[in-house]
Amino acid sequence: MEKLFGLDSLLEPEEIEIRSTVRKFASDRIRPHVAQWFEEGTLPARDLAKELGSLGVLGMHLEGYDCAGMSATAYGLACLELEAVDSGIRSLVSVQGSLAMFALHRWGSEEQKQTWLPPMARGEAIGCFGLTEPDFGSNPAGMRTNAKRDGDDWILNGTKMWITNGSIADVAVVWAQTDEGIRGFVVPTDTLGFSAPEIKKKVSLRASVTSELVLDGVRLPASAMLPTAQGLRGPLSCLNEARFGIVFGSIGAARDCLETAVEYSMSREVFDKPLAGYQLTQAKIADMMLEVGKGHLLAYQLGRLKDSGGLTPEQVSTGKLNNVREAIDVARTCRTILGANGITLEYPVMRHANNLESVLTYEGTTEMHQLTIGRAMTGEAAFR
Ligand code: TGC
Ligand code: FAD
Repeated sequence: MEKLFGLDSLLEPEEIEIRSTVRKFASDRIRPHVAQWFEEGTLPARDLAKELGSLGVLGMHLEGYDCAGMSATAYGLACLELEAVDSGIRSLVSVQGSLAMFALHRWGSEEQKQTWLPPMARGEAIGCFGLTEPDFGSNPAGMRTNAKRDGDDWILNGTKMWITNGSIADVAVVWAQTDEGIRGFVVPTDTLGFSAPEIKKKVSLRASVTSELVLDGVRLPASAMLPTAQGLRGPLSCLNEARFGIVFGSIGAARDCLETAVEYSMSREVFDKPLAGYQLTQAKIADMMLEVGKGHLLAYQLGRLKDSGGLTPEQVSTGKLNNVREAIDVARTCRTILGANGITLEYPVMRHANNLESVLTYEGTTEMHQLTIGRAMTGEAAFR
């Protein structure tokens, strides 16, 4: 990759150092175990969160409150290295840092920030982000979860669905309809009426906790509301952050598949010579290399735009749509190179491919990003 694209020339020495540190952690601490976690459908999330906190990657692009205050590009590179091992690990970090912590950092009161951000940065407290509902995924504006005033308190009722980290979270950022439109609430998960049953039988993102959130008359003080977030802009601003991490992360999964397939093709003999020696194999490898390289370039460019403060939601959609779609294509092509071996957990390829099915759907489906780009290009909103 470096030979063909010279990508490192686009990074600062400090960014390369951060990337190496995260890559080493991911290789030493996660890679040896992740296939087993995936097979068993488990994740030692509490221990991992503390280790990821010590590594400094939780909310690493946020300033203050014990967060590392790194560049957006550095954060992207960390996501890339974590997802090169498994999308579920990047998801743990995305939901903690880009969704739950970002929501508090951007929209929270000083008291909410002081209470939650330092322990979340250290991985001692885990957060989740409840936007999606059983009947409202792509169209969160239709959500039914509601918060009603009772004196100074709020009473929350409703159900959220497909919530990463839900059943292990200490705090949930929950979005709900109110008389003043959609507002965000900071819900300690030990509040009476809150429960988070885990969703089982997934065949994707198995090394990740996914849950329903049930809010049954959850009573919260007035101070639980995020004071400055009003309307859908609140949650959608958080999605921009997480989608940015996925622009980088998905290309990490693709890189891992490609490296695995190239190595495999050099050792696997078919018709009396290595698979790598056939033109059809080389065409696959060359085409995939182009997409993985271009995906890096796009990610780095969006990183620079974000670091200079000029990244738009449409640009984030461009990166998320392209890089996840290409990553899943690369994973599937790599699987063909591995033949039958490709369908096992002995190799990471099919695990990545299965994970990327979720990544293609969450944080805005392919179609939502196509419609966002279509709107930017034509001025016509075709969502409804
Ligand atoms: P629309 O009328 O376009 O906008 C409503 C208000 O929001 C503002 N806005 C944004 N603000 C910040 N960032 C964005 N990306 C924004 N997009 C829109 C907009 O300016 C407006 O503000 P205001 O002040 O004028 O009211 O809203 P719409 O109802 O037409 O919806 C647009 C659409 C479809 C693009 C949006 O609903 C959408 O993105 N849908 C997809 C939902 C989604 O992605 N859900 C993800 C849930 S979280 C998750 O999946 C976590 S996965 C785990 C992991 O990350 O690892
Ligand atoms: P739907 O909205 O029902 O869409 C179904 C299909 O219809 C899609 O292909 C979609 O693109 C298409 N479609 C919808 N509208 C249109 C249209 N107007 N035109 C054309 N096609 C359309 N959510 C959270 O809030 N927090 C989380 O932490 C979280 N974690 C997740 C983890 C996992 C593993 C998964 C799988 C999902 C997670 N989600 C989370 C939910 C995720 O954001 C939603 O699944 C996603 O937004 C899509 O919603 P949906 O599944 O309801 O699909």
